[in-house]
Amino acid sequence: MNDVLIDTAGAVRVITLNRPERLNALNTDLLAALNDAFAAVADEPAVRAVLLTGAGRGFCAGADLMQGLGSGETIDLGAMIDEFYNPLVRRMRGLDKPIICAVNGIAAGAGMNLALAGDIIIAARSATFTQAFIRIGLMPDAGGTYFLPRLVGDARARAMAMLGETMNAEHAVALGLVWKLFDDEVFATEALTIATNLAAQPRHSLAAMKHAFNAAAGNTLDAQLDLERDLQRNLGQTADFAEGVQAFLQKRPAVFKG
Ligand code: T3D
Repeated sequence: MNDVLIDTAGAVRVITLNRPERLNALNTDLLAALNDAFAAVADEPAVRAVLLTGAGRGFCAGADLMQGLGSGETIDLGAMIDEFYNPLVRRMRGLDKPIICAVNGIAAGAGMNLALAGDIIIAARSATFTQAFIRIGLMPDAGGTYFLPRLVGDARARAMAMLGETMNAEHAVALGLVWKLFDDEVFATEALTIATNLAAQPRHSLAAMKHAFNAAAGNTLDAQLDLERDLQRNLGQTADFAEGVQAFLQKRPAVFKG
């Protein structure tokens, strides 16, 4: 059985974590396949948006605690992070296409932080989130200490990491981690609808937004204003901008080709 399922629905690449019997816990095979999946998508112009979700009742239960980690011997987690987690987070953030993470169930530890590495998180009403690292004597990785304070503020990020509590999906929305919730029965359909809508948006706009939002975390206001100017200058030269304005003037829906 493939640890990661790859499907294409129109211009949407659907990537599904597929170890449902382990709540899609991240073993090395799955992590390698996930890295490959995101690397491949970068080179496929026909793919305009990515939908990442989980098979079964979980989104992702974090690192696979049965693979090596439970042997009782000390192991070099830094090497795992260098080989799999950090390249994956960099690939997701660096991808010039939007990634929507559809959290269909528990998102724990690195599984939660994987979702944070995407651009938009939606969740099924029954989904839960936990920075479970503390429970096994670790600390958040896969970008958790970077993303969380920026998303929810330093105080909440520290509490989430240090207490490792499980929060429900409503709480995650209230904290600003999740964009929208959907009832479980319609979740998969709604997720694909949003991804399809994203795939129809002007590709260069989305790529420029990702670039700008990524850069904002480390930029001064001055640097960010200059970056926005440069990116907008480029967007002003695109056919999609011309189409968007023409469509507005002609009172018709725009058709973006990118
Ligand atoms: O590699 C590195 O560099 C280290 C990095 C670590 C980053 C991390 O992600 S640390 C956090 C690791 N994750 C966890 O600590 C979560 C462990 N899992 C749980 O606490 C619970 O399973 C859940 C709260 C997620 C869900 O509970 P529940 O009751 O809904 O389900 P369950 O019965 O516990 O799990 C179902 C099955 O999935 C079960 O298998 P079984 O007994 O039916 O054969 C369980 O063992 C398995 N499973 C769940 N999580 C993991 C897992 N198997 C391997 N690894 C897991 N993380």
